[in-house]
Amino acid sequence: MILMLAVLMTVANDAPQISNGRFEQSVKTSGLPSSWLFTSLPSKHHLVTYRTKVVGEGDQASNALAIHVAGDHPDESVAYNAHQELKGLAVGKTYRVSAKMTASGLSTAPMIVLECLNANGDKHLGFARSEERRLSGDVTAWERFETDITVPEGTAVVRIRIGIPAKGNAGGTAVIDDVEIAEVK
Ligand SMILES: [Ca+2]
Repeated sequence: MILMLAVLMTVANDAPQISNGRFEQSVKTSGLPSSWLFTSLPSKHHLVTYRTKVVGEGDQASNALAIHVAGDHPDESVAYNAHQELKGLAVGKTYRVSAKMTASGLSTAPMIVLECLNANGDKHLGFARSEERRLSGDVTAWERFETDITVPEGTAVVRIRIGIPAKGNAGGTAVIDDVEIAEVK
């Protein structure tokens, strides 16, 4: 029995995990999805809005993450994203991270960025991002996007960032759900 438990725990520890990747849990005080952190410019928080958005109806109803860039956003290069540290990834293994999205009023689609950092957190050892995609119109039905990364030697932290650039996206909204990770064998 003890042996079985040990084996099960090993399996659980090895599985790559995204915490609250489906955005179903929210922080009571803010209403924002829990387990994620959100970027904004210091003292210019009004230029971006993150919120939990209910998508679908009835049995299909689900919480998703909405990112809205203010309509009066200056035409600057700022990346707005939700981020967290991923758990259970192993050096030398390759992982695919994907999510689904809809977009309204955006000229570029949401992107996933993966960063591999050393133990001090001051050196990027690896980097991957999903394809930069120009949008000619709104995306009203869910579309999946993804990127792969092989975790390099020396990596202590793998961080996921998911979001949109401000440039060209003023007034637009991205809705993101079902962030998933799986090992690519
Ligand atoms: Ca969801």
